[in-house]
Amino acid sequence: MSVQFKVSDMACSACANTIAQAVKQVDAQAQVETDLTAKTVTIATQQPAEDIKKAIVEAGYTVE
Ligand SMILES: [Cu+2]
Repeated sequence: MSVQFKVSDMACSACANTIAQAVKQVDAQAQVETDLTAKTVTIATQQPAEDIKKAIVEAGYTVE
């Protein structure tokens, strides 16, 4: 399953890295792709989208 979120306050590669690490706390096997131009995070995961979203929010980012 693949989910995509828009994270408008992801500004640089450090943000992207923080988000990727947060996602991997939920699913260590997740494949995380971040697009800093489009401000999107695309995640291939077996975990529920809501859990992934929550992890990104808890890392301090805004998921639209
Ligand atoms: Cu940043």
